[in-house]
Amino acid sequence: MISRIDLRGDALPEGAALRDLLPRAEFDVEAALEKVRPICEDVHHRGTAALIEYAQKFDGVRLEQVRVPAEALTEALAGLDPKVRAALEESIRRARTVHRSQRRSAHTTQVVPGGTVTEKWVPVERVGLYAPGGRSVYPSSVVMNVVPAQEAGVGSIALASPPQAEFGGLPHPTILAACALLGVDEVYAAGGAVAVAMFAYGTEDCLPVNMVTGPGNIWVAAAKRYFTGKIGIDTEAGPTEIAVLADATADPVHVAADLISQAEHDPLAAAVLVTDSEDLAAAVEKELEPQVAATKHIEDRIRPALAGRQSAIVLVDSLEDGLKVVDAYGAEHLEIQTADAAAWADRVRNAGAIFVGPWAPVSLGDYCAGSNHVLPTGGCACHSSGLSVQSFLRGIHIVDYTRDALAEVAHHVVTLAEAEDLPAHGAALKARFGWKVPGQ
Ligand code: HSO
Ligand code: ZN
Repeated sequence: MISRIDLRGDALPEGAALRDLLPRAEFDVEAALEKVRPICEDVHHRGTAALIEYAQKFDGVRLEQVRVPAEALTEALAGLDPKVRAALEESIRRARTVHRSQRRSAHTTQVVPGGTVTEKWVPVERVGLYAPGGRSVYPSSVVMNVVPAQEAGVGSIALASPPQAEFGGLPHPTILAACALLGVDEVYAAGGAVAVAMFAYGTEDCLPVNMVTGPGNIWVAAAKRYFTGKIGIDTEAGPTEIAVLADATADPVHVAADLISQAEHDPLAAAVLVTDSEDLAAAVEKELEPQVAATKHIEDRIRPALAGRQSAIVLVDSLEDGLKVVDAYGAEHLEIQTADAAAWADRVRNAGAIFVGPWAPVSLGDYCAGSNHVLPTGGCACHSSGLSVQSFLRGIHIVDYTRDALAEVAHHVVTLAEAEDLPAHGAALKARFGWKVPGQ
């Protein structure tokens, strides 16, 4: 059900050459961009009327209004299963604890006597969060987007999720209930690229936002790419990935269960086991079959995900080589199931989030670890982080110099300005010192 890639024997190639040997899903955002562009521009020009039309076309729903009425949120919360409510509340509590501790305060550096640079942190004013619908109705993703934005101090938070025919054109009730639990009352029934365009351009109902975050399908990723540079976005979310670095001490039952857990998201989801143990590889292969057979989304997601070219068991000569492989891959989620797991985790350079040892499965992080589950996919972990309080803050430098402090460095500024053939830059200093800067 899952293929093998055997990297044993020869020395491992380095960097990009190693990455090319590793499996990864095709996720052609550029191709989707062509289709998304006219939709975004239509929303730009026709606003709510376009949103209503697209709800009919894509979601099969006749929308009366795009903004979800306050009563619908209250009703959804009242109808929420108390067990689900308690679990969501625990998830929110833990996420708040972690994200609150990420807050930064302003920091002042004295560069010279009389010359300081302070970095202050200012939240983005207004954000639009996207929560998918359809196959992925994840109230947990509402938590993972809203909590860091709130803890960062974002003043205005709106959320969009696709209208659902079976719920009278409203987003899924558990999404609405999660919004109510989190105190988010500005919610829109809008899906995919249409929702991102609504947020980016604004409509009669929805003020434009400064930033859009949240997971979504390829259309959401394409719309985010379309608006890059115009508004802020988090990383484009591709299909979920789990990599497990494991040795002979790992429990194959756990490893198989964890690989399947993320394969459950999507036929394009990636599950990659990297191990130096032939025995473990064989035991996991054996475990997968009965565990897959015993679960739910077998044919539509798990089998194609595990059998797809994006998933594999990668055999290496040593855990040192295994570390090189997981670093080259840069998984969204990386589990370390080895002896001395914490020490190996400490050495990993590229991963969205790392799960250490036998008692920290990715599913814990998806819901209740306190960590964030909106993480970089597709190798973006090599340059980007998951969602955090920091994602919603801007660091602004405040430069404050006295006359003496400026006088001390003025000649260097003038020299550099002249070296760059920008004499007016230098003149800004000369004007302050009677057109002859000290030291020049
Ligand atoms: N593993 C997904 C998040 C999720 N899992 C939501 C369950 N619900 C991407 O990190
Ligand atoms: Zn998950």
